[in-house]
Amino acid sequence: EEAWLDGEVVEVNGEELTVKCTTGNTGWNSHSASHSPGMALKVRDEEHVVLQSCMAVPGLQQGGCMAVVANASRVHPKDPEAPPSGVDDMTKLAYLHEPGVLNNLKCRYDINEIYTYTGNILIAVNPFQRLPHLYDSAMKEKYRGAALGELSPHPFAIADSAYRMMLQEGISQSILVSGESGAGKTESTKSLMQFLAYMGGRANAEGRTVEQQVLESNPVLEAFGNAKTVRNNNSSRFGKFVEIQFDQRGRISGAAIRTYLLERSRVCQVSDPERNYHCFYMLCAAPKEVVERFKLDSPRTFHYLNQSNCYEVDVIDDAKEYLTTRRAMDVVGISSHEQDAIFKVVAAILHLGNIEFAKESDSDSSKPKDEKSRFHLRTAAELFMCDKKALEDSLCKRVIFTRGESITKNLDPDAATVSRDALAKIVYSRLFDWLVNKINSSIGQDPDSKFLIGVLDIYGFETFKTNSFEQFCINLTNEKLQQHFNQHVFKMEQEEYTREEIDWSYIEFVDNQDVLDLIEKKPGGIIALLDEACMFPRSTHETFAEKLYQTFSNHKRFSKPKLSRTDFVISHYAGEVTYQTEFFLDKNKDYVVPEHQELLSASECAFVASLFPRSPEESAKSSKFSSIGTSFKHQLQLLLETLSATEPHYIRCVKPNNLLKPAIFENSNVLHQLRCGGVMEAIRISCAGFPTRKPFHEFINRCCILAPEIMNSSYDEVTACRKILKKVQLDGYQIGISKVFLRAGQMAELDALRNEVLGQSATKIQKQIRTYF
Ligand code: AOV
Ligand code: MG
Repeated sequence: EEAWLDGEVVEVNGEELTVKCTTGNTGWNSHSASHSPGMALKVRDEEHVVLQSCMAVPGLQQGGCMAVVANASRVHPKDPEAPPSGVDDMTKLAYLHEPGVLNNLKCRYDINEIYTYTGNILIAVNPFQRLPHLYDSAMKEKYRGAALGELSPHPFAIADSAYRMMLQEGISQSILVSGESGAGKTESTKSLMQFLAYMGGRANAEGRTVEQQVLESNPVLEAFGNAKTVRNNNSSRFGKFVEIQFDQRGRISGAAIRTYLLERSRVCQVSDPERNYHCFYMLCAAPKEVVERFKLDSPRTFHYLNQSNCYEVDVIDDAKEYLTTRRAMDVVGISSHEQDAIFKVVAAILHLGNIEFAKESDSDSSKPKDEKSRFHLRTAAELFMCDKKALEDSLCKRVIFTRGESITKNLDPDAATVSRDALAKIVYSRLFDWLVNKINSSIGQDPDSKFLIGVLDIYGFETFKTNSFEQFCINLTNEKLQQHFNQHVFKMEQEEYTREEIDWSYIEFVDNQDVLDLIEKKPGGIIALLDEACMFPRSTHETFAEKLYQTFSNHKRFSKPKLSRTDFVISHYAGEVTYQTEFFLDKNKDYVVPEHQELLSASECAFVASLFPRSPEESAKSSKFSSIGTSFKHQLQLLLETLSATEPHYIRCVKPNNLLKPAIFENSNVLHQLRCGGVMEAIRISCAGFPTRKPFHEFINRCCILAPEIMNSSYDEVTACRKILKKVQLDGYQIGISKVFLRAGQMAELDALRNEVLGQSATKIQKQIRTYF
């Protein structure tokens, strides 16, 4: 399915154009009609206008050609002069429109130019094949200190520009990487981190350096936080913000990693063709003595893994990954003793999942179903180093307190299974948090650090067939980041023009504050209503949905689907998403079953006990409700506060196809992502406006050699600028209150002129510059 087709106009009849278009994957490249076999109509010379038509023409045959009739307003002209290999910055496109932008990306993608700028935003199209030469040390050296735009677009260029801005201006920086699942965020983030480690590392440093630890934190977190999904073989199931701290001299002096919302449900629930977290399969593929020690077996024998038929991933060698992970753990400072304890817990979770329950014959209570279940119960208890009976009770019984008395209630087999899964999930999520904390304390924070570069790799916008609380939180994140992006790109730009009082007609863009209010306003937003529902014992997802319908019946971003009694729809900036409320209440509740807390805090394994520290509150047995939604909202708020104190840089990752294969560029799929990421709006604004702006004195310093006579006169700055611009005969520029504003490409023209002059009389010019300074 193509959103835009390539074609040529063969007949003009008022508003109606007959366009001969080529189709399928060859569509964009066949510029000339005569090259396409099977062309039905002959092109007459005077009508040979090359056009891109936006027809989604039904019935087109792959590789064939046909003529279609299109309305002139739906057809866009194509730049006949455009280089076949595209341009490296969208703002350089002569004709700027959607199909032009798409075509440019596609032309570049075809020759493995996967990166393209839009002003200073980097667009990265996933190559789905290794391109090692792009990231080797020669490349790093090449990009070191090179001005943005001087070399081909690259994440190294973004990292380098952030690094230099940080040192020169003393301002912290952030690089925000976004895009949908599988678009290449994590890979981009890793190249950014590699470049920063290269720039800020100490040459010849001995042993475990901070930069090495920062880099090796990636494989550790990926082992425990990534999994194969439908969309990505190595999908990060958590968000991550890595703050790299630098000292005065620009050397890495510390780092902090913040993670967001690990997907817990995956630990006990996977469906075909996905996998559980990588670490489970790695451990099953570990050396024999490890597998024996933990009484493991093939992944096919474990319930938490065999709900899906997928055990292997082409590109992942689990046995090798086990060793890689252990080595990375060494580097980040996790002792081998701790590593053993970690994997012991991972094994215990697998055994836990294999405990099935049956009704006790003479009562309503549950017990392990058979000998196999008893074996796994025993093994889980051994690995957790807790009492077997206590483990069984914590799964099968609940103690209820009423008026100072405690009553023991038996759980039926279904409830015991739920309890088992809850235990697995809480243990895993505590384990993940432990890893993050350990890495942080081992790398260490530099309290004297003056500035930092933050790199954000966080899940992109998601919309599936069924969307639950996880998608709700993920999409909230994206709304927040989109607002940040909007604010930066659009508002900053417009505010600058307004401040400088230059002539500027506002470009409309859709602000998303209203969606954010709908979700997070306190009181009254969806999260607040969800919390209320969670605290009120008689609430169900039906009453919650009802409350939403009542409250937001007139909200233009909210609607109720006609055929559902409990779903709701939010009009996100990237499109509508229908959410199913079924598990919202449950998933929003963050609490540990007191019996589980009690059990594991009493573990004889110090590591396990440390995952469940006793706190005064918990000993009071109050399973007080704490809201995941609200705490996530606060985490996001903190993140955005951190980001606002930095100078942002953006990388927008694009997934060219859903087959995860190289060389396939699905035009309408890409277009949707560019719209979702605000790339289209950003292009429009930066081209329509004045992408280059220079304070007067900077402009004069840079360009005075083009009009050397001004330096001998006593012109004020504005007049001096005007004289220079007049002399070189530029037009369309604007002079603001303190800056010169240039149209796209004008600075390059000026620079070219400068180079000419400089080439002619380098020494003379040098002198003049000095005089001016
Ligand atoms: P994501 O982080 O954006 O998805 P990844 O960064 O994991 O996506 O990329 C997905 C896969 O695409 C990788 O495993 C690589 O196989 C391939 N890939 C991406 N970028 C490159 C590149 N620059 N060079 C070569 N291969 C690449 V998710 O974490 O699912 O939202 O939750
Ligand atoms: Mg990722």
